[in-house]
Formats: sequence, structure tokens, C-alpha cells
Amino acid sequence: MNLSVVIPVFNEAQSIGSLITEISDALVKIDYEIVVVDDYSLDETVNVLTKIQSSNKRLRIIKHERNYGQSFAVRSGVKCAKSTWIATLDGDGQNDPSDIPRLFDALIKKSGKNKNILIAGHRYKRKDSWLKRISSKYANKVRSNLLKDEVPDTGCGLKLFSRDYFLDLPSFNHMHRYIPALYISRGGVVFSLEVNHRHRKKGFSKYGFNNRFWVGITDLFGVMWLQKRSKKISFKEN
Ligand SMILES: Nc1nc2c(ncn2[C@@H]2O[C@H](COP(=O)(O)OP(=O)(O)OP(=O)(O)O)[C@@H](O)[C@H]2O)c(=O)[nH]1
Ligand SMILES: [Mg+2]
Repeated sequence: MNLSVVIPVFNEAQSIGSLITEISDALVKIDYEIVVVDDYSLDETVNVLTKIQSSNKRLRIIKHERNYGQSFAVRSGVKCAKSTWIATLDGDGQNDPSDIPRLFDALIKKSGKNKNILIAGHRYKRKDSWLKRISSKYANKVRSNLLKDEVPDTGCGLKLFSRDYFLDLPSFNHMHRYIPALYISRGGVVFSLEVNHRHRKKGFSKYGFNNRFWVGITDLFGVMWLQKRSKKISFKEN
């Protein structure tokens, strides 16, 4: 197996089925598994997934026993993943699975012997409400000024990386928005590649002003502190 596709979901019964079909269509040349992490959904998400699994042996379903949030769902999926390489994407269909092969190619080419490469999707044409686009634009500016992570888009759900390197990063709620900064502070190298972005067709957004803006401000200071305390460690056996 070459690639584990990890998808965190919370109440995505209406979107996850078509997304899995799209992934299967996009990854015909790759040996992959799909690890969907259900974060204690209250809708039919698990039933939908169980039905799909009966005819799709590449699909694995990991169930949280309560709602832990998106970052911990991603982490559980990465922990359970069987491949060296991971692709994450949102479960609502806003990321386009047909971008994965190109990003996976880039990851393999740039990695060589190194496992410290992050390929971060850059949603250059956001398909979100104007309010979300504007608030995200300013949030990205403030964040990149303070964290100096030099990426145009840190919140894109589509990211590819090595399983081991990711599991070494600090783990906290909402860390999924700071993965590039955490990579760089430990000596990782980040490449932003433009990806397609689509409107959410079904289901509901899980984030509003309060759980994005205020949490984001607290987290910014936390991540700045983590950057100060991080070291780029290199060693070899004699
Ligand atoms: N596991 C888990 N996943 C979550 C949680 N909240 C959101 N997600 C998933 O994370 C992904 C991104 O969430 P969205 O609500 O789509 O966030 P967004 O794309 O910024 O917002 P919209 O544009 O409104 O869709 C989706 O796959 C969600 O199902 C959560 O509490 N737990
Ligand atoms: Mg979304």
C-alpha cells in the first residue's frame, strides 16, 4: 500500500458517499486505503459508511467514542493508517480528490530520503461565502506575519506528508490549522501547491465566528510559544 487517505468527519452523511466514489475514481493508479474517522456523528454518517464498506474493501471506519474535534480525528486516522504516506482532506467535498495524484507525485519527488516534507493545498479560488473569504484572508495575513510560516493558505484540508513525521508534531485541539508552522519550526520543509476548491453542496459548516476567531487568537500565541521552544534536531549513529 502506498497512500492512506485520512478523512475526519462529523455529521457528513450527505457528502461522504459521493466523496468516496470520487476518491476511487481519482486514485486508479495508486494502491491506497481510505481511513474515515467519525467523530461521534449524530446523523447517519456511520450507517452510510458501513453500507459503502460492504462493497469497498479499501474503506476503513474509525469511530471516536465521543466528539474530540477535527484535529484529533485527523490524528487518530493517521495513527491507524497503514501507509508511510498520508493525504488528508475534508469530508464535505470542498476539496477535490482529483488533486491528490499530482500532490502525491510532488511529495514523493521532493521527499527523497527525507520525511520532513509537507505538501499543503492552496485554495487559490475559495468557494466560500464572502464573509468567510474576507475573514480568512485577514486571518491568514495576521497568522503568516506572526508565525512567519510563509504559506498563503494554512487551513486547507488537503495536505500530504509522512505518517511518522506528522505523529511527532505537538498534538492539541485545532492544531490542523498550524501544521505548516509546526513543520517549519522543527526543520520541516513546506511546499504550497494550488488546488481546486468547491462549494459545500450538502450538510452544514461546523465552524462559526466563535469557534474559529477566538480560538484562533488563543492558538496563535500558543503556537508562537511552541515555535520558541522547538529545536531542529539532527543526529546520526556512530
Ligand atoms: N472529526 C471531526 N471532524 C470535524 C469536526 N468538525 C468539522 N469536522 C470535519 O472537518 C472538515 C472541515 O469542516 P467544515 O465544517 O467543512 O469546515 P469549513 O470547510 O471550514 O466550513 P464550510 O466551508 O462551511 O464547509 C469536514 O470534513 C468536517 O466534517 C469535528 O468536530 N470532528
Ligand atoms: Mg468545508
